Amino acid sequence: MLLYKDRRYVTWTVWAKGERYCLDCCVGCSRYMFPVTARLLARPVFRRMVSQQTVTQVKELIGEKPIFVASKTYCPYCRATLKTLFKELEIPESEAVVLQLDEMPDGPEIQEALFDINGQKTVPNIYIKGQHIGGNDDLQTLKKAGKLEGLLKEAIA
Ligand SMILES: N[C@@H](CCC(=O)N[C@@H](CS)C(=O)NCC(=O)O)C(=O)O
Repeated sequence: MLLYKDRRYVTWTVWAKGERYCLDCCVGCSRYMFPVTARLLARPVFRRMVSQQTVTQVKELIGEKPIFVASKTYCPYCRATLKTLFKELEIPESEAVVLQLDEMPDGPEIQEALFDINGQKTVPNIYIKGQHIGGNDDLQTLKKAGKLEGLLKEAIA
């Protein structure tokens, strides 16, 4: 087992049994927000790190179509997002890559890759034309501000 301190995120990386793990804290998001405080307060857990290959594949999926949504079938926020996009705003489903992570064998790894890419741990994890939007709250905020339709129109033009 080899331990070293990751200079970028003030976190610990561990190699064990040929796998790379990140000694993260149980609040998860601390990498970007409060690395030191969270580490003092939180119970450390091992988080499996994703391969660069998976990160690259996920980036390709994000860019494949105008809209990308990483979702889970049981998630009410995901359902709200998909309803807004495909029912209310009548975006053709063919314009989007929607991944139902809970139905995919590599879903957890894709979710970790998304966390590596944009720091978001939850689903839905939404992109429009390669731009990270965030979750359902962010999408609905854009909609309420009257900015979503324009963004989508531009994306699928
Ligand atoms: N405020 C977020 C809430 C999203 C959320 O809490 N999603 C849950 C699923 S319903 C989640 O991702 N939980 C962690 C997980 O499934 O890994 C949003 O509007 O998108």
